[in-house]
Amino acid sequence: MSMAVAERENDAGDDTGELTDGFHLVIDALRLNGINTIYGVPGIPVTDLGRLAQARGMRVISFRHEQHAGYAASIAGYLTQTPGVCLTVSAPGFLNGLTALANATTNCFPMILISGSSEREIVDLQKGDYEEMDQLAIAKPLCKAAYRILHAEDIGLGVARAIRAAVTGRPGGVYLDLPASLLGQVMDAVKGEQSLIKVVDPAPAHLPSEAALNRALDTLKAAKKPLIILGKGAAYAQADDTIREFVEKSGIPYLPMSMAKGLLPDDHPQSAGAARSLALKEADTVMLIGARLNWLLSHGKGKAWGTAPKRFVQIDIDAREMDSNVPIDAPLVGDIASTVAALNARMSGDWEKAPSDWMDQIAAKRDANVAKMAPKLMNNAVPMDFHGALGQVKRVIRENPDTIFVNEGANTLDFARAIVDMYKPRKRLDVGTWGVMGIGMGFSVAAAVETGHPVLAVVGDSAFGFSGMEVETACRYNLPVCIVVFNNNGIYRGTDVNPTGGPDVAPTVFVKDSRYDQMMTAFGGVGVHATSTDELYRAMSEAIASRKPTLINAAIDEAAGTESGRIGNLNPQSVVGKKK
Ligand code: ADP
Ligand code: TPW
Ligand code: MG
Repeated sequence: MSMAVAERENDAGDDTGELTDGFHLVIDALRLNGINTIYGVPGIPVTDLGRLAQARGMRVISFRHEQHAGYAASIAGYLTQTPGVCLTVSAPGFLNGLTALANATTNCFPMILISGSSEREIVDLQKGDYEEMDQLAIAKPLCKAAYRILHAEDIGLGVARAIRAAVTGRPGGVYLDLPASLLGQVMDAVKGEQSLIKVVDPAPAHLPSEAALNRALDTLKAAKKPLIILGKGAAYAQADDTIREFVEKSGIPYLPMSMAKGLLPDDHPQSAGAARSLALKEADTVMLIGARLNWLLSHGKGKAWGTAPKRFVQIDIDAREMDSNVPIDAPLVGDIASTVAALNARMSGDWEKAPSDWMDQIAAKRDANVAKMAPKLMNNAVPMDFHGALGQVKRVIRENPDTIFVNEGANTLDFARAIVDMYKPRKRLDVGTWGVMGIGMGFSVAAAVETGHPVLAVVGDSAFGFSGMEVETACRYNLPVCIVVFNNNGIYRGTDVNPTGGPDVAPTVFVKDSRYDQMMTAFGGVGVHATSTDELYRAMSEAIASRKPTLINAAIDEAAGTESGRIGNLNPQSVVGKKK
């Protein structure tokens, strides 16, 4: 109990023993549920919440902008299956955090955005409070659930509901609104403690029916060219051994979506990663495990999927995901850990593996593609091109497979996803379902805080700019984060010109040859300007070994990239007034 609280109570002549208040109840409710870290930005009315949380032994990681604290919380949720918590001030702070909350919901990451707010009496009559805003109403359409707590005795309930909503079923973002006066509300400490709820079984196991399991296995049995697609839901499920057992027992080639890379090692004999086009086109049966048939999989139809008819099996915790783009022949609505274990149990020792000629066909294509790529990855051109630089990144991850690899940008993302092999689950974190720029530093800080492993963030120079100020955060907490900025002088390329010949540069171009490494030395970290593949390799290796916050400015040929990386086809084109 704080002195201020005790005095206030004494003034009121109340002497019924120990007291607690809203601040302490929020902190105790989080801790009771195993949440020991808060990511946020302090200010009215939550400054003391952060201070008291730290005093009670929680880790409180302050950022320079709420969006990055929010991204940090969301990826902490993804890595741990426990909702990450982001704490913000009212209105502008809340809005800054909201992008991350919406992104968490879109990506199925469990997170709770806790924001201070103004009193209902003022907001609802629009009397014009300091940072006044109807935050609950604004958050609602952007998250799974939104709650407001008005009474201290409801804090335990509110926190419990928020935790359950974030992790149960399809995980996502939850908003928790804490008006300023709630935090100061005082109540009897014993009653307060009794009001807290430890959530029992927050994400209950969910098994599909016997009929659904048999239907799925029959569908797979009938396939001549089956393919498994593993998505980030499969990585989130932390059923790594169970999934591996299923893939190996079935003998089916698999394709990892970006963040599922490493769930099985990318050099696994059944990996179809380097034969993606062939696998999608030729497969006759596709089994999705924790992956949606959204734009990242061309909605399950069209050119990428070839002309042969396909049957689909899909495991997802959300029943409404079925038939979202194409008919699903064998839906398995359940959690991945239980569902895949149930499939394994039904595949007896004499289970017939997928036809070997299909796996051989994929392996041949994969090995040919890998061989074709190999010399490009060893090129030492100066300035570096994407292949030469990423050849070194690939080498560093192979030599340090526990490193968490954070990746954003356009070319920097698309080339790295294809080139850099991952060997362990949940080691690749990237722009996810929206392809959002700006996750880099938030994800890097949280990955280091949550796992203790070194982080290697390979980010485009534009991507980096969205969260660049957080290098100070990495330095302040002395985190083992190595940022490699792929500096090609701009968005996609640095070569665009202003067609009018006017003084403004083209909208995609930045200051040429910027020295991003100096941003790191400004805060006491290690800055390196790398112009060759050799310098780049040495700097990354040293950073991982030393665990010192490091920023390597990697000078990349400004003409090497392409518009929007590999998704240039999504750009609408103006046909009017274009010069031939
Ligand atoms: P990717 O982008 O890697 O293809 P998506 O984010 O599109 O992956 O899909 C993840 C899917 O996984 C979502 O549809 C989500 O409902 C599902 N999911 C998340 N966790 C689980 C789980 N534990 N069990 C079953 N499905 C899950
Ligand atoms: C929040 C649009 C997609 S990719 C990109 C932008 C601005 C930057 C690409 O340049 P970068 O990479 O990072 O230098 P490279 O290697 O190709 O040069 N705002 C948000 N999200 C997205 N996706 C954009 C804008 C975009
Ligand atoms: Mg760039």
